[in-house]
Amino acid sequence: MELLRATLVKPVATQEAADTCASAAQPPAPETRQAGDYIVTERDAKAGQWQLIRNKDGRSSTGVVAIHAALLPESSQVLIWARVHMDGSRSYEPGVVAADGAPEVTAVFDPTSGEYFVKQQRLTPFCTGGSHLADGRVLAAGGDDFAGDRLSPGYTDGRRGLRLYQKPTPGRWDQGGWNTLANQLREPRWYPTQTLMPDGVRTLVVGGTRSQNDTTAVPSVEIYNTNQRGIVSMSTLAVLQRFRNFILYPLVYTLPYAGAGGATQLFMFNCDNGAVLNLAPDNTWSQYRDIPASLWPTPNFCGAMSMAGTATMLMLEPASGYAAEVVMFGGYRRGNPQCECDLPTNAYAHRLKLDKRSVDNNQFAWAREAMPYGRNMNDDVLLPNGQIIIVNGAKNGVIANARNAAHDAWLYNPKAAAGSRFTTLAATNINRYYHSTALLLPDASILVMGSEYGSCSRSCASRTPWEFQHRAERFLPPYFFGTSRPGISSVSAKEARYGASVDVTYSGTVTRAVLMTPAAVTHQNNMNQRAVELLISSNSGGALTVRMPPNPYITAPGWHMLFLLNGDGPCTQASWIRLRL
Ligand SMILES: [Cu+2]
Repeated sequence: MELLRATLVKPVATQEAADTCASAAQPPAPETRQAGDYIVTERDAKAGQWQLIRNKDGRSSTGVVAIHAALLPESSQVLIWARVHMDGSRSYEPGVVAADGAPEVTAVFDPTSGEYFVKQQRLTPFCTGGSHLADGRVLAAGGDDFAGDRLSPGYTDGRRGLRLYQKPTPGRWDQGGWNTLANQLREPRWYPTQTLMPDGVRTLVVGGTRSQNDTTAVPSVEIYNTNQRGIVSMSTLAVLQRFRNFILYPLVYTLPYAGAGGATQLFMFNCDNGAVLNLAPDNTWSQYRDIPASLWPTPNFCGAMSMAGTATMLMLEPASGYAAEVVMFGGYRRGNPQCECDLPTNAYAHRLKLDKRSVDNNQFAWAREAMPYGRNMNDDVLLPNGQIIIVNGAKNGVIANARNAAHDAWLYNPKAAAGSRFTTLAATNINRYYHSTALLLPDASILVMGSEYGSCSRSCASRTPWEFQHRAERFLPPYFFGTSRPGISSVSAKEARYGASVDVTYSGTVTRAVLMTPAAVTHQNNMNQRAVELLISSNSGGALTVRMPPNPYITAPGWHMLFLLNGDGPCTQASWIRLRL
């Protein structure tokens, strides 16, 4: 796809004109010029640009509300799913209701054409986990129990379900379908987190509660084994018990180095406290380090969890020995989310170093920095240049009782000096509160979808109205405008082993290379977001050789997007490459 090559246009306003009262009251519009699909203004190079994604009829719709979204490997298509139990007349787009009157709640959305392809699936999938298997299939474990009544005929209880989405061979993802397996998990799970392990075989299904109607916490982890095609173990964890009734999509990140005995080390966190745990090859668990709430610097406010802020591990880089560090943006005021439209939101970003030395020495210290304003129910998207875009969410309230939508995109540069890491970029005009999503596409733009609630009325006697958001947007970060982005011409391998060399030819200038995982995101938690910089061993004449990451603790086996960069500007289109053991 031919993207922008436009150079910046000069602003039309002269300084003299800007000094007059008339022009100050009504500033002249920036000069614009057409460049490919985009209207470029000088402002875009600083602030980026929002675009509504339209289909060939000019409509913007994902078909079903994208509460959950997973980028499908070797494509730009995304698998999305929502919930069954809503008023069908308002929540579903034309063509998304089956012959028996039951709404369909899953689809493949193609952001390049704006079209969606409805998929059938009858195991209620609201609030599953989501992650990719090493072969690229998407696994969604757990779900909800609104099944079999007037609004959901033909559906069965999905809380102990496993669902695998796969494409035909040969074939495309939009021609694929779900394989559903009921009653697989040993516990019913609503809001579990999923994570693929470095062995490429085990996927963790962590925490959750029993259902929307029974908020008893489920303080255990189950392990799905791809080779054995089922759940092979379940263990109760003390740290999850400590999270009590709020084990809703806990953060679970694999640390990029092995523990004693080849254990996988995992950071688990919820609201204001967490732990580092060891998972042995025989599926036994032990807690290695405690990260108590007493260390958390923002009392009465949670960081990342399902209804709160958003989090990610920063890009892992060879120059720092792949030192891990986690960042969380915003969050919510502790307590029960009753009707309090004006509850303040957490106005800080929190960072925690999780490099091997810090973890082994039991040295955990949160660094905190002010955000432009308080925000929750937001989504962060890690860019190929290691910086982060933050979109969606609200400035006040929580879940169904939120107001003052946060329309600004923010750019966060983790390497800038503290106090100058946030830049406010362009604003959308679409409210996206709870149940919205955002993810990185292979062209390095951001796909933004979803949201189910309107603005809270502050009249607690009447329910906040549903506002089902089917429109999809693309946010183009500033590097889309006025920068020279390289293009990948060829890659010597579609699959590569850890530590292997891969040859790439390209046009333009290239100074860096990175791998990015495909997103699997819901409820502010991208369970499959990971970025790794690659070592470049030679680079001249439009050809370079990169070394794949040295081991699977750094990033688990599976499909990755290979991006080349010119400084902070990523290539126009990533190449997909599958890492294998
Ligand atoms: Cu939810």
